[in-house]
Parts: sequence; C-alpha cells; structure tokens
Amino acid sequence: MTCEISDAVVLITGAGGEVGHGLIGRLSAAGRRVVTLDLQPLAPALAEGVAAEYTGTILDGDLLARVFHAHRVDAVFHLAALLSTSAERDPQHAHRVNVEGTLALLEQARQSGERHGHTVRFLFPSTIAVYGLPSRAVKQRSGRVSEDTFTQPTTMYGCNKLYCEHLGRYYARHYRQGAAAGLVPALDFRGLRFPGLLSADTVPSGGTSDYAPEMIHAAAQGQPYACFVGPDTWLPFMAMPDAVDALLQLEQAPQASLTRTVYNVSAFSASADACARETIEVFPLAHITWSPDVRRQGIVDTWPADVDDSSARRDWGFSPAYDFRCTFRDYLQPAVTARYARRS
Ligand code: AKB
Repeated sequence: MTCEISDAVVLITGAGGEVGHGLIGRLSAAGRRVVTLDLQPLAPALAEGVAAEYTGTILDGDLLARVFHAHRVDAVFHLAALLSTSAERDPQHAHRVNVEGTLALLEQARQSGERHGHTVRFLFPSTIAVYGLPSRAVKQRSGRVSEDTFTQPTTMYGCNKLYCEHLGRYYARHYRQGAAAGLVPALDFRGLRFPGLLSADTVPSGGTSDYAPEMIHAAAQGQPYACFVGPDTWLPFMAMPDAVDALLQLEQAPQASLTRTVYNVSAFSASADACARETIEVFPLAHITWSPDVRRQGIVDTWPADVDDSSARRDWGFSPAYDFRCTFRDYLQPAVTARYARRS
C-alpha cells in the first residue's frame, strides 16, 4: 500500500508531559498531523489536536510496531523518559525506559524510513544532567560549560541520556557502517540538552530542577513551599515556550547548517534564591523556606551553573524570547494565575 503524503505524521512519545503540552498545540496549529504515545490517556483538551492517540509504554514492541505500520512517521519527538530524581529511585527501570525504549524507537523509526524511502527526523530532548562537575568549586569556576566538556554524569538519567545521544549519532551517521558504503541514512537525529524548564501549564514530577517550577505553582495557590535545594544553588533555565520553539526550530533547520547532532540551549542562569525572590515579587502570598535534601542537592551540584549555547545560536538561530525577569513577569505570572483561577 503506498502512503499518501497526507498520511505523513509526527509522533510524540511522552506526549502528556510538560514539553508535550506545548508541542502538541504548536504542531497541530501548524497543520501537522500529530500522533501521540503516552502511558496515560491525554487530557481531553490536548487530545483534540491529535490525529491518533496510543496509550501504553514505549517498552511494548508490538505497540511501537503497530504505530509505525499504521502511519508514515516523518518526524519523532521522543519525550518519554524517567527524569533524574525518579531514575535514582529505580535505576534499572529508568535504564529500561530511557535506553531500551529509546533504542526500540530508533530502530522502528529507521525501519519506517527505509520502508517509505525517506529520512525520519528524530528530535531527542537531552539534558544538562549529562554533565558531571566534580565539585561546587569547579562548578562555580567553570561558568558556561560547552557541549564537549565535563560529560561524566553522576545520575542514571544523565548516563542514559548521554548514551542515547551517542546511539542517535550512530543511527544517523554510522548504522551498520552504511555511510561508508554510500547509503543514505534513514534517520536524521537531532538533540537538545535542556536546562531546567519553567512551564505554566504543568508541574513537573521526578526532576531535580523541579524546585523552581514547584515554588512558582505553590505560590500561585497560596501554598507554602519548602525548597529542596539551598538558596545558593545555580542552574540554567528556560521558559517552556522557548523550549518548544527550540525543538521546532531545530527540526526545521537545514541539515547542512548543523555542525553538531546535540546542542546546548538555555535562556538564563539563576540561583534558587533569585527564583524565590522573583516568585515573591509576582506572587506576594508566596511563603518559601529552605529545606535542602542532601541527595537532590548533591545531584544539582554536579550540573553546570550555565551552558554555552553559542553553537545553537550560530547554526540554527536559537534565540530565546524570555529572559529571567520576562519569564516570571510576562509568562509565568499571568498564565499560572489564570490556570489556578480556572480551578478555583
Ligand atoms: C531533571 O531535573 O531531571 C530535568 C532535567 C534538568 O533534565 N528537569
């Protein structure tokens, strides 16, 4: 059976998560046919923008095969993953989902590309967790870390994501050494190392950078928040709309302009204390205290305070719209306020 071009779809795994919320809306608004896969059914409002919804795990090989045989998948946004804190609670399960699940998806996408005679673009959200700064002093001294330094992750999640970056590069450039034989690869793998993400639409779970969004959503509900890292904890962050924009920009970038398969992206670096002060500025009812968790503090202390994203800005025009203050005042304050007003 030949697939009509109208059968071309974009597959989003982990579509119900924090990035998926924004991505589904943007892709369907751009006229793209979206197919989703998530452990849980999508919220009804999200499902409206979707051509087909599959509920299940990426570890279900039969389900993946069914998806790729029912649709001509032109692009994959692989968001399904266990984040850093969740992965430390069950490292073996995290490895199955984050690595074996990703390998299974890469293989299905490759086979689909070969079957339909086209190259499938595979967008992979990696993370600042692939970095492992050896001490707070080195973290403080290192400032903006570039992609090829300090890649010695200390978490299962960071190890998983770094290895999958290499898997993606293998599939795109070296699969069975096909490139040497002059074969066109069936996969075009492109990755972004996301910093902490600040979303108005969802409260993340299972991450170690979650303290920033958690304090904002607690403040908007007038709830007290005990921050699980100390005030002098620095990380890079970006607003969720910029993260979704970055994924879409990278997907559309001409292959010839890309000098890397994986890029750093970020909008600003901030301390937990600065996030708390800005939260109180926009949500005066905020009541934020400090209750560092030794293990989670230990994780973020190995992550860079900031990243060098000059390659992304040069190669494909990455340019975040929201800086620190705009993220809180122009994006989070109105959107989070509206979210909880609807719920009250
Ligand atoms: C996490 O905290 O695990 C994620 C990440 C930084 O990749 N938000």
